Amino acid sequence: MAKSKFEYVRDFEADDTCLPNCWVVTRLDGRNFHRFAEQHGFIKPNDDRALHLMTKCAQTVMQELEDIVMAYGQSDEYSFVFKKKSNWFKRRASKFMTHVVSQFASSYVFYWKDYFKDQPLLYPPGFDGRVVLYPSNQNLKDYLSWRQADCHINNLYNTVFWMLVQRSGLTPVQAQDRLQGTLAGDKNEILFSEFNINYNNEPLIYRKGTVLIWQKVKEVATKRIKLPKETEEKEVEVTRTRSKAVPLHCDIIGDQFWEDYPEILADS
Ligand code: DGT
Ligand code: MG
Ligand code: MG
Ligand code: MG
Ligand code: MG
Repeated sequence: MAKSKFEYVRDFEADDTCLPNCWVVTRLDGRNFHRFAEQHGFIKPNDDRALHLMTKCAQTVMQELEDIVMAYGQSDEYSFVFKKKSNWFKRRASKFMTHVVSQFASSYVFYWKDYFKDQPLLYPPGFDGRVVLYPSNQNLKDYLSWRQADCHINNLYNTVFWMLVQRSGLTPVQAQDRLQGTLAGDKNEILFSEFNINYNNEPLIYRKGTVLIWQKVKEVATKRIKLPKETEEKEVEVTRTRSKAVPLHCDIIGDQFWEDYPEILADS
C-alpha cells in the first residue's frame, strides 16, 4: 500500500532502545502517597493492607508481563528486574516502563477492595516510573541493596517517630526535634529503654521489605472428570506444579540470598 504524505512524522519518534546485555530495572513509586495514605486511613507507620496490596499488584505485573526475574518493594515503591537478555518489545524503555506502571496501577484499583474491605477508594491513585540500566551483577546487587537500606533507614526512623507521637504524646515537631542528629544506635536505644521494643524483633516485612522471586509450587485442585466405564462424573484431586512469584522478607544486601538463589543472576 502506498504511504501517505503524513508518514514522515514517524521519524520523530525517539529511539529509546535499552543497551544490550544490561539489567533493565523499572521502578515505580506512588504519586503523593503521603496524602493518599492520610486520606485512606493507612495505619502508621506500616499498614499491612497497603503493603500486601502493593505485593499483589507486583505479582500481577510479574505474571502478566515477560522476562521479569525478580522484584523488590517497600513503602509505596516497587522495582522490577528484567533479564539481561530480554528482547521484549525490542528492549524499548518506554514499553518496559509504561507496561509495568499501567499494569500495576490498574491492579491497585482492581484488587483494592480485597485488601481494604470497608475503606472505599476515594480517588484514582497514580504512579511514576523510571528505567535504569545496570551493566554488571554487582551494580544490580548494589541497586537492590540501596533500596533495602532505604527501607531500613526509613522504617527505623518512622518506628521511633510514631512511638514518640502515639505513646509519649509528643507533637510531630517535638518528635522530629528529638530525633534530629540521632544515629541508628540512638534510635534503637530509645525504642528499647522507653518503649521496651527490640527493633530486631519488629516484623521482617517492615524492616526488609518484600522480595518476589519465581518458585515452583505444587497446587492441588479438584477436577470433575468422567471415567471411561462410568456414567457419573467424579471429583478427583489433581496436583500440578506452577511457577509463582513468591514473596520473601529476607536480607538481600549480604551474599547469602544470592548464594541461595543463583538462578536469578544466571544468564538466559
Ligand atoms: P512522591 O513520591 O514524590 O509523589 O510523594 P510521596 O508522598 O509518595 O512520597 P514518597 O514516595 O517519598 O513517600 C511515601 C509516602 O507514602 C510517605 O509519606 C508515607 C506513605 N506511606 C507508604 N506506606 C505507608 C504505610 O504503610 N503507612 C502509612 N501511614 N503511610 C505510608
Ligand atoms: Mg511516592
Ligand atoms: Mg518522592
Ligand atoms: Mg516512595
Ligand atoms: Mg496498539
